[in-house]
Parts: sequence; structure tokens; C-alpha cells
Amino acid sequence: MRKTIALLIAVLLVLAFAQLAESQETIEKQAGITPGSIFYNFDIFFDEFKILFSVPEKKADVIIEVANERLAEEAVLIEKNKEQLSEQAEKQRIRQLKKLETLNNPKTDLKEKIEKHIDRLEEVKEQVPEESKDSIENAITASSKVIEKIEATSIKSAQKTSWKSGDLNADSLIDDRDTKYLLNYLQGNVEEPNPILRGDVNGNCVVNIADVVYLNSYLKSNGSAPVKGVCR
Ligand SMILES: [Ca+2]
Ligand SMILES: [Ca+2]
Repeated sequence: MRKTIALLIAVLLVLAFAQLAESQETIEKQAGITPGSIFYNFDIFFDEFKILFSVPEKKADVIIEVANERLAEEAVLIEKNKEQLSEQAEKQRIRQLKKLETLNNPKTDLKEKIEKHIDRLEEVKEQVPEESKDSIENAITASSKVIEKIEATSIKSAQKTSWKSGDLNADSLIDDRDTKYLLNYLQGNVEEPNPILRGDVNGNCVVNIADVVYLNSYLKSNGSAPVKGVCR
């Protein structure tokens, strides 16, 4: 997830610079109060308030909007050579983006938003001079990579929830190949099953040789079927 966030930051940065090229005034306007102002803490407080009281389905939007405002502040301060102050805004922006991880369904939300950003970038690409097209293209590629990453994570977590105890090699069958896999795993010859509890066929939350014996008896029709333990 850390990588995803880093990529997202890169995307937002590129987007901000695309906006910057479009109109300096817009960025200044978006930044509003910047670090160094005595009102900055109120600005931060007000944004927190806005996020806290936003409806759940809009929360991701509000967070991204606040993160974009911080980004605009960074851009304005960098422009004025006030790098230390821009770091304050950067810290706040990263803090906001981290919040996206804790939302109920951030992946779908993020994916939709990034897709919208890509659409916008495609539009911008049509309007900019030839020499700027490459950088817009890079932003599109970076955004697409974020989406790929999000999709890969969703598939992985889906796999994690729909596994069968005893199906060590994850081919949806429970047979001798699984006993072999379990034995090989315990001997350190193959990768850990994902999740490791695939190997805990007797459901005692430990994966060891007793599970090999259990699985073997089951497959020889002498024992009970693999079970899922209630493990942490
Ligand atoms: Ca299997
Ligand atoms: Ca076990």
C-alpha cells in the first residue's frame, strides 16, 4: 500500500504541475492560506472538520480535495523558494493520503477517481503544445500503473478470503499433490502457502507434521475432512 500511495502522490504532483502550467493564478487560489501564516492552523483545523463531517461516500473526495490543496500550497511555496514551509504542507498532504487507506472501500473509490483523472489528462493532452505531450503521457502511464496495482491487490485479497483448508497448492482440489506440497513446505523446499492456514488441516492454528498425517488419513478415507480453525 505504501507504494500505491507513493505512486498516487506522484500522480497528484504531475496533475498539480499540469494545472500549474494552465494557470498560476488558479494554483494560488487553490492554495489559499499557506504554512507560515498565523491562520494556517485554522485552515488545517477547518479541513479536518470538513473531512470528519463529510458523508461516507464523499469522504475520499474530500480527502483528495484537501490533499490537492496542500499540494497547491507546496507548489506556491516552492515557487517562492520557501522550501522549509513547503515541507510542512507536504507532511500534511501525506497524512491526508494515508487516511485513504483506512476508508471502508478505498480501493474502488481510488480506482474511479484515478480513472477520472486519466480522462482529464487525455483531454489536457489534446490541448497542450507538442513538446508537453510527453509529460502528460507519463502522467497517464503512472496513473494506469496505480490502477493496475489496485486491481492486483483486490485479486490478492479476494484469493485470501476464498481459500480451502487442505488445498495447499491453490488449484481448488484436495489431493495427494497437497500432501506433497505441505511436506515440501515443512522441509523448506517450497514457498509458504497463501494464506499459510491452508496447511492447518486439523484446525489447531499450527501448521506442522500433524497436519500432514491428518491430510494423508483423509485422502486414504481413514480420517475427517480438513477443517478451518478459528485462528487470529
Ligand atoms: Ca490442491
Ligand atoms: Ca494444524
